[in-house]
Amino acid sequence: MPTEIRLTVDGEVQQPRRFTFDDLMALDATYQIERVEQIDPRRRGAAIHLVGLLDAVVPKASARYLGLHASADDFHASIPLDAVREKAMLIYRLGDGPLPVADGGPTRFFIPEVAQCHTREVDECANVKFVDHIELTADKGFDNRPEDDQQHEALHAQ
Ligand SMILES: Nc1nc2c(c(=O)[nH]1)N[C@H]1C(S)=C(S)[C@@H](COP(=O)(O)O)O[C@H]1N2
Ligand SMILES: [Mo]
Repeated sequence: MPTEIRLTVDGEVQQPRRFTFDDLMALDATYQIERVEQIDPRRRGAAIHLVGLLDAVVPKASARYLGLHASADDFHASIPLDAVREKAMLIYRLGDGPLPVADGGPTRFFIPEVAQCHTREVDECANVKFVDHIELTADKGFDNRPEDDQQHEALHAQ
């Protein structure tokens, strides 16, 4: 598992970008969430609002889906952008360093108060760990989240 942050945000955007830990830290303070614990006590660390990333890359009007890719374990989700735009975040820091791998770091997508696994298009399974590529697309993209209880149990047993 990678421990350093190299996050690419591209696709239907005007300014594709690659972010390091320092780049995320340098994004405007209005986008920074210091304590994710206050939003969900089961999570920890500091996060950047999804809007902070979007404002940096400037989505095109055609961008309707958000692809969340974790190349480390080949896990992918594609969810409607409008459903998460205002509330989702990327947890990326704990103390002075990147989020530990044990927490899904170095960068972990997080949607607060999300639907239970495979009950909705936007569900807990879309809280992609080790995310290294965020891709905006016009149509729904590749998605290999578990589709039923059996697949879900198999994934969690790994
Ligand atoms: N990269 C990656 N992210 C992932 C998964 C995975 O297998 N790989 N599992 C998903 C599923 S199915 C769930 S329910 C949540 C579980 O997150 P937690 O272990 O932090 O509770 O992570 C999601 N993110
Ligand atoms: Mo899940």
